[in-house]
Amino acid sequence: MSNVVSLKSHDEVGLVTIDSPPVNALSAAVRGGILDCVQQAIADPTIRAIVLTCSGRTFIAGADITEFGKPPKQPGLDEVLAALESSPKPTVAAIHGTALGGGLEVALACHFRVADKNAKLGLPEVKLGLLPGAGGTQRLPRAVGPELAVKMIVSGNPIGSQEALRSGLIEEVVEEASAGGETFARKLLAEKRAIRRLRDDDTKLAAARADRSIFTTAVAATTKKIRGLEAPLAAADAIGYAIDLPFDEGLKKEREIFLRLMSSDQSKAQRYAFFAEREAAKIPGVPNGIQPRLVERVAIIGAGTMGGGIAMSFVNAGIPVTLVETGREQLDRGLDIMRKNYDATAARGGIPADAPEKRMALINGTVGIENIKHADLIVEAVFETMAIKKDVFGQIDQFAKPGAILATNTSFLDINEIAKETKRPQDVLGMHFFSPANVMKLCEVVRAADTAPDVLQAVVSVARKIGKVPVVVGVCDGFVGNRMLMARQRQASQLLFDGALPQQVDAALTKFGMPMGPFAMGDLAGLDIGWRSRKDRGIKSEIEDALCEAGRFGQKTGKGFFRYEEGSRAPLHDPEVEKLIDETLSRLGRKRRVVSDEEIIERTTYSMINEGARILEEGIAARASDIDVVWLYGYGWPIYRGGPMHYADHVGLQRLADRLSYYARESNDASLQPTQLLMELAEQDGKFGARG
Ligand code: 3H9
Repeated sequence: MSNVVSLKSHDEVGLVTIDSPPVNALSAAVRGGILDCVQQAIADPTIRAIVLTCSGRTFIAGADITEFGKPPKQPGLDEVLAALESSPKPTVAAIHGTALGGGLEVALACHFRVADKNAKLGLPEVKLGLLPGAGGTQRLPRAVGPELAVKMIVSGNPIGSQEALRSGLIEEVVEEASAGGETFARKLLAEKRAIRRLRDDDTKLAAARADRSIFTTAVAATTKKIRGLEAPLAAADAIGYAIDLPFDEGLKKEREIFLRLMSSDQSKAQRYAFFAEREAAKIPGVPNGIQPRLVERVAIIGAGTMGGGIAMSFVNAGIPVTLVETGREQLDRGLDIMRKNYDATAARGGIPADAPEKRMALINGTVGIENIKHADLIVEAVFETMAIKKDVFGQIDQFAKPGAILATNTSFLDINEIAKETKRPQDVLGMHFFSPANVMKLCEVVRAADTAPDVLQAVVSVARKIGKVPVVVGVCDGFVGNRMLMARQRQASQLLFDGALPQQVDAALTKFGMPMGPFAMGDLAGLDIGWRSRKDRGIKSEIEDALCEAGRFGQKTGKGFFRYEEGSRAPLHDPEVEKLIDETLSRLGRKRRVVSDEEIIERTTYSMINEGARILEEGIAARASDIDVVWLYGYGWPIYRGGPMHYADHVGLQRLADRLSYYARESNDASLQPTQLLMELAEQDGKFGARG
């Protein structure tokens, strides 16, 4: 008898319960357990219907990803599905939590499905660079029709119980999964309802068989933004086979594609990223079982772009926020922007029509820092200047209740220095959100010298609760993300001196998979900020200075490294810029040479990886995978390349060290010298990822 799956007989209904925490994934033990229990239930003459259900927080969340890439263990999932589907007694999947991937495929092999009202059902395999490999691409279109199947499988996004009911994916929404499943099973028996096997039911495929454009239009709409990902297109192909081929042939095709994707570099990188994200939530040096401080009420200081976005993130998760400003006007402006943002999202159908009202009601906009006194967590999001931040922290120290967590949203500044303004440095840390803060998932949680473990733990937990991906980093100029970005920026600027043009550099990096090139990014942020700061510090960056002197500050002036048409954010090539670069170079006595795209990619990405290695040497990041998570969620590094450090491991560290040494020599740039750590790992044929 299995210790993770049990069979109980209740008055003619056999209840098969999976109990394999944390998420009831389909490990070999779970597969074996289900198979045994289902076979026993079929053999038991007192049982007339079988209900498959789960204990704990969720229905089966998919295949066990930790088994991927290892030798397969018996029984295979296909055998389990065949047992459920071919059962002569009706089988019912009773779903709560998340029925995902192989979990939903198990449910689709059952004859009927019910779910509680909070359940989510989906096939997210594309997010791991895969496609559903246990019949999902063949059974889901038969359950809900090809259009919704494309939407769910190609995007990987789940649907809720109500949509599942409307689309025919489930038969009923029940109060509680297990009991509801049992009641439903009894009803089936009473009504003598015929068993429905999706494999034999092509009704919902008929329309797309008659007019294939139903399918191709849905695919075109869902694959618009896939930027270099292989799996979504492969998944769409597999759904196409459901339309074109008999069930068993389609299943065979699906299996072939699944196995091909499983061994692809993209899927390996995406699976790596899945675990890297979860690993990042485990804080090194914080003892197991430490009780995080409770965070129920939050105050945010500053209703500007960052403060407003941060407030929205908390409110979106149902956490009330006191939003503090220095004056009524600034506060009203901030609240107005948030309101408009919510209204626009509701108008697009992104949130329910009544959500803007409900969410705004959770924000208590107020003037005066004394209003922070009830907050468990205070996030300062004022102007990025040390003197101002220090002043604000001095005031926070006066009004915050004892034990409150005091966070600064600085992106560069020394948090240890900020903490000194308080008499409680153990309560101070950084929460570096990325703009727009209500959208971007990354939150660099910056651990200062004295930050207490329960403070760190609390902030990591609350960040996850509001849908962010927290990564704990140490204090240094720019922390992990911006520090590496600066290293990349330095090379991008240098490439212009060597002969590349902004559009070439940006095109090479977007082709590599970045959402935006460094120069378009500069235009978005505004070139004048750096220009003014360089002037203050007596530093020059000739090409950028020349652009700014010509009034080209970026998007805000309609021209920077690129030109922008009225109302558009699309960067357009501008011959004026080429002229300005040529003039600057000839003034400096430099000649342009041909720069290859390969050099652009190597110099920009290898320089930031080298900085990443330095960050590891200094202990600013605990793991290479933490750096990858920062770049995946803060800067749009292409997930199918796993993050910069994973990419480095893939390229090979010896090659990286050799190329960096070469560029350091050629361009006489000491910052490109491979770091000690990189050299050592390269010598041992090691990998960043293997450092734990
Ligand atoms: C698939 O099904 C292929 C099939 O089509 C074909 C097969 C032939 N396996 O995320 P959390 C672990 S592909 C192993 O922090 P949450 C996770 O690592 C799969 N482990 O919780 C973590 O461990 P730890 C398709 C898994 O509440 C712990 O569970 N399915 C798996 O924020 C808690 O996870 C998916 O892609 C797994 N499948 O979110 C679903 N899932 O504590 C992937 C989780 O040691 N999973 N773990 O760090 C998820 O999306 C989320 O985990 C879920 C819960 C929403 C379920």
